[in-house]
Amino acid sequence: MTGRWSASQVRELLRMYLVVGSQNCRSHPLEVVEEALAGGATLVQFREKGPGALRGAPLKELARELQAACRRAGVPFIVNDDVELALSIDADGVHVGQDDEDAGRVRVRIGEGRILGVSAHSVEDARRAAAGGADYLGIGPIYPTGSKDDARAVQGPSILRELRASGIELPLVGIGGITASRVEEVIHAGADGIAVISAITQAEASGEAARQLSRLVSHSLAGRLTS
Ligand code: TZP
Ligand code: ICP
Ligand code: MG
Repeated sequence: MTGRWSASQVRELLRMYLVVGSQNCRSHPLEVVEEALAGGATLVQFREKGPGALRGAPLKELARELQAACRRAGVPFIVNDDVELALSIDADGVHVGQDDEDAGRVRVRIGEGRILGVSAHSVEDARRAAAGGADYLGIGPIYPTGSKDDARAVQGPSILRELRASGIELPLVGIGGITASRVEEVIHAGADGIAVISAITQAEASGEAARQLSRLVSHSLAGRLTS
């Protein structure tokens, strides 16, 4: 046994994936994360990036606070990009982009038991990430996003269909500009779930937003099975 998460476990975790950093939040990030967890978030990624992002001791302190909330809820906690931080707090996984450290090398550093997520923008990226040991792929931006300064070109939901049609079987999560009205389209295109920043972190009520999104994901997944 490698201790590695099974693909079906990972698919479940991707249903309602919150990506969050202090720079995205209108209230304290711990409050946002706790509300999202109460609303049914299935996975949380700590992505502290961009103007005003924390560094050093405060970064690690916030990571530990959010991780503790996730542990209380029984939800795995993923760190974006920063393998050292992830290992130092014993996070459940790491998410890396195409401009970050190579997936295969990250896999070696984090071991088999932690979840490895990789951003992919093409079939070629997806195949390389799969070969490097990725547990899931983050696909996007599906729609225009205001939450990532260096986002690639918008790809539309068709990228998900293209990846599925080319035989990519890894769990896939759509990301970028996803709102309640777009959930069904993303799931029907082939995603196992949605990853959002602003739809939850900028919502008037983060818990309600998460609850609504997760209901829509469940409904869309059920519709996909019977359609
Ligand atoms: N990667 C691709 S789009 C994106 C990231 C981190 C930002 C998603 O944020 P939002 O607010 O859900 O569009
Ligand atoms: N996908 C996911 C899940 N997280 C990210 N930070 C990203 C793509 C860029
Ligand atoms: Mg990155």
